[in-house]
Amino acid sequence: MRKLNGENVKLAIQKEGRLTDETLNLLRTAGLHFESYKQRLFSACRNFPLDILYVRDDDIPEYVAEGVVDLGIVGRNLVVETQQPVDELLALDYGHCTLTVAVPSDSDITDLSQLAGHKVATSYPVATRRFFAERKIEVEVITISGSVEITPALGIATAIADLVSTGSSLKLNDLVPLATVFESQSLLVANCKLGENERKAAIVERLLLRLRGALAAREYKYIMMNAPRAALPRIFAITPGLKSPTVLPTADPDWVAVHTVVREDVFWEVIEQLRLLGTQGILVSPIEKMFI
Ligand code: PRT
Ligand code: ZN
Repeated sequence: MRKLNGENVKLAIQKEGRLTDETLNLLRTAGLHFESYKQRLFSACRNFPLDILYVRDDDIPEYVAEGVVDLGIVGRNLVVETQQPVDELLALDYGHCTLTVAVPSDSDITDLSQLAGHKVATSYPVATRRFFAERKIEVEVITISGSVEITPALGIATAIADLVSTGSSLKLNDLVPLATVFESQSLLVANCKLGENERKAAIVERLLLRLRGALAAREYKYIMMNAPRAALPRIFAITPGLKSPTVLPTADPDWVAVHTVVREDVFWEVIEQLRLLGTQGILVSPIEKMFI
């Protein structure tokens, strides 16, 4: 195993949990080569001056703020809750969830203000207190470290404030959402003084370019198709591409080949419209890296 190198930029990521697989995937898509075994404590990248440390997600904001590591990948929820001063460099578009206030479905409470004087159980007491204080609703916040969703059924609290992603845990526990405290996704965060170390700051800039390239590639698909030349203006309107689509002649003067990129989130709508315009032989490929 390679040793930690004081010269390298240090990145803390979650050792084992919801964010781990997607984080490792993203780092690999960004072209970083490293080993990652189950018993891992840290990995040194073979082709980039970066050491990866595997830690509990709760510790990441503090490690970054204190300069134990230079960078961290962690949910925004923990940055908000721990109130550690860190710089948010890049939103990574996974680990999406919301801190949601919820009540039992058979409860009479339909409005936040009705929670005044009641107990709210949460693992996010700082954010939850602030949320109710900002709305001038006096609640008693009870801090629970896990299984927050069962506290109303146990009579411990009237409402909860818990992270929700699919919503199945709320359903399973007969709870309905009342309000959103904050939205979260995973973030790349940095120590606030990183910029003072020019060498490390330059490495982080290189890392950011790679990560942005990997993220943009996930957002787009590359598509190629044969199209009636007459339909080109309308095809351009549907798929503007990055600058503009590439149009190549075919053996038939009435037909052209069009190459362009389409955003993943509107992909199916675009394909349906292209078919209505008479395009044929639509080929779709994933993009490995993309630099806009
Ligand atoms: O061991 P370690 O401390 O590192 O991990 P952990 O167990 O504290 O965290 P982990 O792995 O559960 O979550 C890591 C991060 O994933 C969180 O900090 C969030 O940023 C993000 N994330 C995204 C979530 C969820 N979605 C999520 N749904 N974290 C937790 N949940 C829980 C939630 O608390 C509730 O119990 O999942 C349940 C609800 O899920 P749904 O899908 O039923 O709505
Ligand atoms: Zn945790």
